[in-house]
Amino acid sequence: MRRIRANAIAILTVAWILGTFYYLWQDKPRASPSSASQPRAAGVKSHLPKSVTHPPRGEPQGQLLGTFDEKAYLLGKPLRPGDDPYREHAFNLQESDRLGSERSIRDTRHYRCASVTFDPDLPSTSVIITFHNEARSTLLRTIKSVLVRSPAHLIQEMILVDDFSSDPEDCQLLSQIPKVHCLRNERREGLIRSRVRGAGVASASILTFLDSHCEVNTDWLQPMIQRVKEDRTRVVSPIIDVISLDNFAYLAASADLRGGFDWSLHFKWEQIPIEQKMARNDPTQPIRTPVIAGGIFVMDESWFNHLGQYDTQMDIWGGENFELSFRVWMCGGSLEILPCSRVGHVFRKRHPYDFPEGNALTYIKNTRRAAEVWMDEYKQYYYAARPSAQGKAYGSIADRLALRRKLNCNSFRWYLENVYPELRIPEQKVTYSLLKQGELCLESHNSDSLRLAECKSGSGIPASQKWTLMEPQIRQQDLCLAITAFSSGSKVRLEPCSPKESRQKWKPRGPALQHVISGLCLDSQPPVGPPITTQCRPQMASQSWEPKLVT
Ligand code: UD2
Ligand code: MN
Repeated sequence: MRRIRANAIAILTVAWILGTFYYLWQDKPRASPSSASQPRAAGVKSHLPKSVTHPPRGEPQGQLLGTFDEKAYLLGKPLRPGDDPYREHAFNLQESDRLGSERSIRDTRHYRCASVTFDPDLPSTSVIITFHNEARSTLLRTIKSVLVRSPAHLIQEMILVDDFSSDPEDCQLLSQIPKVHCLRNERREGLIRSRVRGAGVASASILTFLDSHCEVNTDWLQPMIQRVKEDRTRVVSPIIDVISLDNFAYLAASADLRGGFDWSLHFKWEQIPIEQKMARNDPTQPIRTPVIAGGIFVMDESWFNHLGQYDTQMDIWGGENFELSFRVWMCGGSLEILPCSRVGHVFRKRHPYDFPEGNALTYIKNTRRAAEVWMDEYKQYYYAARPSAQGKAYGSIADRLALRRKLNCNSFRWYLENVYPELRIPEQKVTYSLLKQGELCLESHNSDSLRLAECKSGSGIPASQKWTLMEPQIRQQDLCLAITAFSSGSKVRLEPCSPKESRQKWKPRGPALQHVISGLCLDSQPPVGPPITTQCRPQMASQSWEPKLVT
């Protein structure tokens, strides 16, 4: 009896050990997360299943492409012998052409993604691709990968917006492919207005944006549509894999990255914060991201329109991803990267196309618009990081400010605290000034009132004469100079600073200090104070305030 029991225990022990080994072997990939310092294309191949994706069987080629003659299309624009294969597209055109219209790529998802299920009744999407002088082979591969690797019923249509490419046939010929429509701009608009145009004709309730040199991977679409179907305020993007610009190898990107930026509004991939990484025990779960890269995302059409589409005064390229990201977060939505959705993209080192206004000026105009509309008082850090932006033209932002008011959006401070607390706020170099009028200085008195008094100097300068000029605020510690009424002759006083308070907003006007909304200027009302606001006459001595830096 004892022997039987001992045998049973031994058998159970062996079974348990074998089971544990089997489990560890099965789940081994999870135990080896990437520690790659390289931001992109990290070598996280360990978790990849060996399978590659093939076009689904039973979908005859002819049916997929209709009357479209892909060979003739590709051969219509061959790279001429001796031509630099990088010149026109900033990637190796020879390699791209060699691959043709379609190829198998490795399924780069975490192996657990294969068992995630989706609603059977997902809504269909309109895929929008804008391009300017894209290579035919990359463009066709983008389109064909969508047709081959998406459930057919989820693709309502593909809308190509040809942004005034040199050869109209690049786009026109593709409209022979079933579901593919081609719109051509009559002049160069840039990707932002082109996307808005494409979205304007889309008939599906969900929009999917793609760059024109992508290859979508296995089951890329369902996870994104699922998330948006569940909650229309989510704006979702895939993990963007890397297609080598040299040899067109398809490389898995790290699954531990999200979108971030620095104060110059330069986009970067960054590691998910460590606490979030530790808390992630399911690698198929979405990753919250402060910003998206911009080119590849899925968004509910009604939410896109409700939120004000894009800022269509942004030109050509750049900055629109910040504007959209700030707007989505601050106005009630969220941004996520879905690790079970993978799309490859050819990342380039330079722009292969021209910018009519120049690359730098265009980027400044676009990011300046984003900063001015969305970043509140934090825009000062943008200007500090990008001093050349100051004084550059950026057009009127009145419409976008009105949109922000209408949508009743949160402040940028809210965004920093709730969405991107990891963004370090630069240490404020506080500089103090006296505000001089002849020999007299503006001074606070009895905590909230003001007067003119003899200027002190050296170490004898009292805090009551030290001002911090942080446009639009004129501060003394946490108190701000504010008008008490919008009419001429009203008193000016100090009150607790509040970034949204329009009574506290001032700007320099020559030597005078002008209240932004009322247009009135700070006036010392000689010979006896206290200061008031009067109609601006900056040449008047009583409105002239000379800032003098003090330590
Ligand atoms: C990234 C985004 C891109 C966009 C950009 C910032 C990804 C993968 N890509 O730059 O979508 O958000 O950041 O603005 O996240 N295009 C036009 N008209 C133009 C210029 C470009 O239609 O005047 C097209 C272009 O052919 C391409 C797309 O816009 O399909 C994006 O341009 P890109 O590929 O040069 O930008 P990329 O990937 O460097
Ligand atoms: Mn691109």
